[in-house]
Amino acid sequence: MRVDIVSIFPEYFAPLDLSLIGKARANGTLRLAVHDLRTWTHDVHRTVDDTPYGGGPGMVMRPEPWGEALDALAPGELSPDGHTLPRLLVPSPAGVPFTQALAHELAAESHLLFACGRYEGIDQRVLDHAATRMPVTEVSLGDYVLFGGEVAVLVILEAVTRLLPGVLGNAGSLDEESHAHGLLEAPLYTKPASWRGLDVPEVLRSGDHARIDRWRRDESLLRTAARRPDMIGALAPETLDKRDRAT
Ligand code: 6GU
Repeated sequence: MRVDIVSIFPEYFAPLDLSLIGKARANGTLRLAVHDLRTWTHDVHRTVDDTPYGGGPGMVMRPEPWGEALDALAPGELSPDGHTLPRLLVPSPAGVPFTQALAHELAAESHLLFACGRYEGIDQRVLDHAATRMPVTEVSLGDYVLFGGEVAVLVILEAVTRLLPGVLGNAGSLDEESHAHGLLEAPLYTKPASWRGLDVPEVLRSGDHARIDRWRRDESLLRTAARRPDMIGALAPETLDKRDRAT
């Protein structure tokens, strides 16, 4: 997968050299480039923002540098090497919620382009113009406000990269995780069996895999009901087994 990121703070993306994302970059699974938006300014001050039309607090990112950046990174015509237009993602608290389902959708794309806004946001015409030639999605991490899109891109890229083929050694960990089945994951334990007077639940040491599966499912249901009643409400009734209904 190819990923381009445009930001006025390229230094924010230094952690993408580390750990499993760094490894995915090193082995070519992830072809990532970070670009400084100011590359596409032409005045001595390298201005990227201005006051909002209609008044109001803060500053808005001017459209010209963004227009040139998107022209450079998403050229309009299909090139002979068969490259496709990217999907443009714009982190914003006004976007659609970022979910595991959206992470799966993005992991299936061949090219993502992230536009990181700062200040109050980017002039709407940048998104409207881009939408005439590529898919554009404004994405929100949740119901709170960040200074800008950079940290959101780190989060989104981490969720997407771990879904790329070959990135996780054990593909089973994708299937068992929280959100894979619409429930939160059950508690996890490792050695020692007893620690500071706290014992690992006996069932997990029983070797009885049917009992272990049942225990994990019950813990998942209890945890989800306590922490995320919205997810219980969204469960498809046909995914519940007889024992779920009884408890
Ligand atoms: Cl994606 N961006 C910003 N600036 N704030 C946010 C967000 C994104 N998601 C939640 N708050």
